[in-house]
Amino acid sequence: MRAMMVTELRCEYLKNPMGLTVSRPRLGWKLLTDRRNALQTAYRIQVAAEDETFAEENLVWDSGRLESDESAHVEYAGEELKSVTRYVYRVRVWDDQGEESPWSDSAYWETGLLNAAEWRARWITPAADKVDPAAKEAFYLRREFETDGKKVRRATLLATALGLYELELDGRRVGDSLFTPGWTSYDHRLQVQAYDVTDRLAGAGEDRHVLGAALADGWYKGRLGWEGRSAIYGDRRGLLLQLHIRYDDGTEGIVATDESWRATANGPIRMSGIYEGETYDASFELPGWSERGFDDSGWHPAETLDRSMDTLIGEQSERVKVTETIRPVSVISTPAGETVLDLGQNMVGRMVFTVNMPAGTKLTLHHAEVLDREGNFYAGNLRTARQEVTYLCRGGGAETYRPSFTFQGFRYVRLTGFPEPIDPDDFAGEVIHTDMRPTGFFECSDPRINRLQRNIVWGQRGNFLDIPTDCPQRDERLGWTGDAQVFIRTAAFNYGVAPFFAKWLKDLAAEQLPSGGVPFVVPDILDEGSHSSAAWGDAAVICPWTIYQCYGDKRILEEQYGSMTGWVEYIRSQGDSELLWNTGFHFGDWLGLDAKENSYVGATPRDLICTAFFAYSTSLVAKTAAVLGREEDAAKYEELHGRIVRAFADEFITPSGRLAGHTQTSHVLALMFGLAEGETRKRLADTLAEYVRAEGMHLTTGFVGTPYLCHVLSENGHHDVAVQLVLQEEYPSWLYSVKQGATTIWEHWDGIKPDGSFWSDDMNSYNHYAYGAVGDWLYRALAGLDTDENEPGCKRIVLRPKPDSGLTHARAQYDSVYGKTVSGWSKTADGAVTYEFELPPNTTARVRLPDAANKKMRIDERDPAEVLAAPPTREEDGSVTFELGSGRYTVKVGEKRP
Ligand code: RAM
Repeated sequence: MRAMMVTELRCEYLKNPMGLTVSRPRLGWKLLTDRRNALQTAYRIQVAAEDETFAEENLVWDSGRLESDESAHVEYAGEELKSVTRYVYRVRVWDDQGEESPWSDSAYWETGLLNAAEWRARWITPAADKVDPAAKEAFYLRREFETDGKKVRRATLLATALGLYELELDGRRVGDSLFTPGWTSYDHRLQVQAYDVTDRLAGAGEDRHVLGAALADGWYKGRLGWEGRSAIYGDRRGLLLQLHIRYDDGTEGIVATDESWRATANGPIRMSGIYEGETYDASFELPGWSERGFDDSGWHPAETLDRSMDTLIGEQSERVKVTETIRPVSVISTPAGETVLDLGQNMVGRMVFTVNMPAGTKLTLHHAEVLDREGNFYAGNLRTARQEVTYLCRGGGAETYRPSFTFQGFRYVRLTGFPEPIDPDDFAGEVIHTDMRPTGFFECSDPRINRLQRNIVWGQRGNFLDIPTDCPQRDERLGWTGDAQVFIRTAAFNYGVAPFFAKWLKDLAAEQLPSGGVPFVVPDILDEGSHSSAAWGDAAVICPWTIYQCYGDKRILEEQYGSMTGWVEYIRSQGDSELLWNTGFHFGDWLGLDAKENSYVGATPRDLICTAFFAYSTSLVAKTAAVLGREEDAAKYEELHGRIVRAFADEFITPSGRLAGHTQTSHVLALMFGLAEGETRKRLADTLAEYVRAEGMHLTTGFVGTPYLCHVLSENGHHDVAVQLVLQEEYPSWLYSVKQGATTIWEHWDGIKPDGSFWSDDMNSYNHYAYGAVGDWLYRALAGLDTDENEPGCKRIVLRPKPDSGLTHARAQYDSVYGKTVSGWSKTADGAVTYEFELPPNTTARVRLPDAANKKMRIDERDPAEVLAAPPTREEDGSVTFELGSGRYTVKVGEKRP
């Protein structure tokens, strides 16, 4: 019997992360084996400080053999970690047959500065009497330094900024991350990036080096929000950098930012802003500015800024990067006579281009998402965001440019000043977002649904640029809590989002009001009073709970616990009565189609939405308390939840089961949040189905009702209605936008009306992921790949495909923290169904196949009894259930007997 292999070692979900400031990082791995039903029964982990050979004297932790089936979130339990140190680790396991695996390949994590007092660097910025702090131009800072002639063993650069920074070392960019240091609640939390520059110093054959940094306003100081505010966090940009050089002889040198650095604003980036775009004048280039021997006598001294180091934290999520490059699909000459590139995909990022034009030639790119009815370039929906990139040529040969400190949401690019005819090969779109691990694929027999799935993924890519945003193009691009809450479950299928949300939720907690209220947007940049709408503030509870469900991550519950209970306590203190939430401002069922003319707010009563979410969040907090072993709290919130549910029924449900909210969303919430049972529940579900039919098989739901609509129909006896809604292509529907040629998810069901006109300029994004929340239903309901709420984290899978879905096949594949998980089905004309299942080692599943009890069933062409540990059970509803262990299976149901 071949032993298991241990692969894909991860620390805090990440491959070899740098600069961690977590004191007990969690380690995880995947297992490989050809054998079915494979489980891990024990593991051993070794961690060595700065030693790939795991020599005894360098071990900081040897767990010894620990009997445990945990392979996802094993907490480091060794010696106290030291700053700026590489911890190398390896893992071996024992399986359920007692076989011992070989040691895995080693992986590592590196710590950042674990103690604020260890910062030798000072915050610096150009001297204010020489360089105007309000200048629009990027600042450039530089410093030469020497290594002391000894062999460099390890060099680690720690850096962050007030604003955005990019670093160079000896004339070359350090790393490939963009928009560093990312966007956090800067007053409370500011991330420090760590870069391994060992090869750059050790391999240089030279002791003299230069560090350079370019610094722009970014989120910190630039314009943010439709209210036009700027300098929200501060009015001075700043740089903080500390380079740790370890020599072979064990000594250490440090290079840090201080007054000895030189600075200028007289470089090529003349203006840059998140919404504005960027202006680059190549005649201002500073050739060699980050190399030895550059004459910086025209530059100015830097001065220090007084700012505490207490808010500094290590990086907590993947970095933002260029993840794909796409070529224009065509060059359009519009009726208005303009030249426009079509990228074929509404994307987020930047354009890169190459030209060969005389010095001083001015080239401009404007970015927009759609063309208008006449086929002309249309930027009305950007509101005051300019999305304008201007380049002034250097001259004398080919030159290539891409902006650094701005991003655009666009499919179309209007070109001005470029030589005609345009060669599309001179242009490309660089797609930029947080470099999350792709984890999910959904595919089925209907190409329109496949396009919808792709649009959902593109919506996620476009709006997961360091924080979850509502949209990536207009003067907004903010971390709207409601949108994030609505989409998180779908997001967690498509990509690994645990670090991304853990980071953002810490910002949410940091920005929470003392009362427990939650800002509309996180990081919070809106006016005072912009907080605590039902279904928006509930992100504080729903998001951590969802991450726990998808990844089995208990730490996020521990860390967010105060924030979660804070939100529920806030609600409790709001209503006229303790149990009904009927006060305050709320967005309601935002953009629901049952809204009154000219209103954004759907017809579902707000107090119904508020109280329903109050009940739901309270139930999740009760469950969280139970998971964390906080028995008293669990009992307290369970009891509170029971009372809210009763109060909801008293207020909104008649004794015979009618709901005082004659909308689809009202019914969706009551069903989804378990606010009615038994006959009442059945009646509500039937009424909901009736409402959908009365609309001619259309939805009227907005942000609040839409994400759950299909789930509650499928779960309550009306799966056929859910299917018809999803396959509907007439307005309003998901496929309506697909039919209109959408390549992302729109903010409004009628972003582009059937006659080609637009909804309105004032709030009409073509890249808003909220309605993409139906993706969750595609994975979990249609393909049937689900988790078990009581045993979360994908160690225990629930497979319950629904082949009665108007399609001939559907398949979901999900790379969980344990590995590849598949649920797929296909139907033949005679009604037989072939299921495909796959489970990674160390997981098990409960399978439920509908309409199978009285049909022939084969697993891998054999009698199920020969394959399964226990025979399948025939359920009353005609389905068959059974247990599966790891491995791949083909299950055939209903084949004609030979
Ligand atoms: C809009 C945002 C967002 C929504 C809020 C209420 O401005 O785009 O999607 O959550 O309004």
